[in-house]
Amino acid sequence: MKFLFPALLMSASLTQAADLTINDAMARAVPPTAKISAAFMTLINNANTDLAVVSAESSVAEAVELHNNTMTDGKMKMRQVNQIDLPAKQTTELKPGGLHVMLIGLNKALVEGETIDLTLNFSDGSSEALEIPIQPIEPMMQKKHEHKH
Ligand SMILES: [Cu+2]
Repeated sequence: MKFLFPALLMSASLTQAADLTINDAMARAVPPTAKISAAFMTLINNANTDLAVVSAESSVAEAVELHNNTMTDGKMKMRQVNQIDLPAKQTTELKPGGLHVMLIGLNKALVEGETIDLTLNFSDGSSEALEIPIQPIEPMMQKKHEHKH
């Protein structure tokens, strides 16, 4: 059984697969000398079944890896993970200091205001080709202040 998803969320989504919503996808702007960057996004698995990102690719990077940051002995360490789990009916955030898509071996500068292509491959065999904006992103982004008034 499937639930209809509110139109509200669709307006903000970059891409709309049947059961997956991807919001706020962005890649970190880096200077021309940089060989690595990272991409972040929010993935909402609307389905009743678990899904996972199993790999990713982009034309701007030699290799694209799935990474996580974990605290080990009080130090933030980055390590590659086999997949990024997207549990059923849950939101999974890729953000600085946590899960991210690592772009390795950049073949061009990632300039703010431009976009890059990023394809995500999922555990069910499907994939999503995204065009994501390049933005300045702090290493450990503070939560944006939300004005309630
Ligand atoms: Cu990384």
